[in-house]
Amino acid sequence: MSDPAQSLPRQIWPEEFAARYRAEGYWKGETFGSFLRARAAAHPERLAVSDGVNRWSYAEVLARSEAAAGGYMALGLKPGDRVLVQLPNVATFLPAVFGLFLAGLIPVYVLPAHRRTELEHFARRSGAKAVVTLDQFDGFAYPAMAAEVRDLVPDLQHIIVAGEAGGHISFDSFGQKPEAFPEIDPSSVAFLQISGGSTGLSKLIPRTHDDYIYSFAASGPICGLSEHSVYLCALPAAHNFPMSSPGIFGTLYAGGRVVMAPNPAAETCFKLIEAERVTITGLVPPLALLWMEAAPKTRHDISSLEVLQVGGAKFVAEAAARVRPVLGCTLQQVFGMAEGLVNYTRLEDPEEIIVQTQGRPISPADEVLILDDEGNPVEDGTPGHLLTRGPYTIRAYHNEPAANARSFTPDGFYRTGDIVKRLEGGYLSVQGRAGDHINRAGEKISAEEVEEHLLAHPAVFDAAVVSIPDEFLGERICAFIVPRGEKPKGAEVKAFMRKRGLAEFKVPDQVVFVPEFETTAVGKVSRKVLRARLREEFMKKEA
Ligand code: OOB
Repeated sequence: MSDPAQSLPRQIWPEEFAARYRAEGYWKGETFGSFLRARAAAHPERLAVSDGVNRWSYAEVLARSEAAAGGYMALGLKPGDRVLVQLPNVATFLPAVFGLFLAGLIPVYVLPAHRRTELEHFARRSGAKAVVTLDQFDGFAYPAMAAEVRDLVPDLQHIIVAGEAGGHISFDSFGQKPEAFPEIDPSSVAFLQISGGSTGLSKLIPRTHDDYIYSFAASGPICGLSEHSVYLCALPAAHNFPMSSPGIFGTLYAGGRVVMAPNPAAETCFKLIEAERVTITGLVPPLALLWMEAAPKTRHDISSLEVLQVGGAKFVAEAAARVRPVLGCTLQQVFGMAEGLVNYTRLEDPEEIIVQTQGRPISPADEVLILDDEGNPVEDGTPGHLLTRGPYTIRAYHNEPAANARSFTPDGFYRTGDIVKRLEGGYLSVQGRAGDHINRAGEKISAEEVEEHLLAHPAVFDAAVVSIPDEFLGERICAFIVPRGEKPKGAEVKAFMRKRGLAEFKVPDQVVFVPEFETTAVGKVSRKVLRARLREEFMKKEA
């Protein structure tokens, strides 16, 4: 059998669907490269992106992307090869990824917060041959971590570094535009996005040029974008939300300008909003709360901000109602997923809809099912499982036969795992979710994955990881641990997790030691039941 990591990522809609999505004008046959070329030709001098260091016009972004493509190709990378991209919010993000698109290479987006264990997982799963990263950011040296992973994963050969390259390949020295660019099929996979790990490790989500470009092109008008829009990228650019809802790509598609924020802190961003006359940005709920706390005291003029999008986790109505009075802009709730479906409240919706709902789908072609536990449709207003299918929702993960069988129905609906209610007009209200993952400030964390790491600790006999409602984070990670012999310190368990090379957001916020886990007369209870009981008991004690 061939190594699954080596097979080319694919995303296949049955022909009748593909034909319909084309005929109805959703899929236009554009590619990332063709749309960037079109914008650079239409308005070469217009500013496309800035960060604290660089300000590049559309023509400059294109020229740098072409040079990057030349550099990648000169390394011997071939169309279809995967390349890990681990970059913080810097202007270089754009030429790094557009260069990959132009060369027919497939970016695999890794978060700056990811550490060795995750990088290794993505390298193996994708079969990546190279990684593009930055010399250092926020005190962390990315090339050293990439080198550690290269030593573990034979396919990973090239480390390409923007900034001080050390002994690695210098991204900044890529200067030669190739003689010819490969032909790119718009229906081919453009990149691999990572899923929030619902069960176990993160899966890879193959998105095509056709489907993804449709999702952000159609988001533009819904989010009020025009060539005058200035989008502040405050969340990590690798996330689907700031990347495409409408995010950086939707803004460039509309001919607007992207401002990269080094971090999402209120003071950092307020300063940028004033300096760059930012008109729209997107945040997760905890950050929106912090911004609302900081706004009345700030000395910066944030009056240019027209739209604040909030999504990634439930934004409670009481907080949502404060956005307009406190920040002076329109709130747009965004309920989306890297697998596809994105819902928005519309800018012109009545305040009640904006505050109370998580919006409605982008597309008339988005099909939404809300089903009870038996799989029968529920009435409007009744909570049920959300399933969806449409012109930008995937039909399968990359090389995950078992997960695909669980996550997709035979007729191609994606089981989102979310429990929602449908309201009048097709608006959705998110009620919760069926699965066991933790939504910590918008980052989705698999309980199983964290448990696996805890169990590797010699003093841990058993572990169960549970989400606990948290006023600020939405949910926090609580690890219940049955010690083996002497009880380790909570802080020591957390330090152990970090040493295993895990993203900081997966380290439990709280560690609770218990003498044993409850078992029933019939034997061990299921993990799901155990987690639910631990959460319940814990909440009772807290109350
Ligand atoms: C976004 O994408 P992911 O892939 O990180 O997470 C998707 C999950 C959803 O299935 C849902 O459980 C939760 O995040 N979620 C929300 C929400 N937005 C996302 N839950 C309640 N209210 C919301 N507004 O998080 C994402 C992707 C594109 C746009 C926006 C968010």
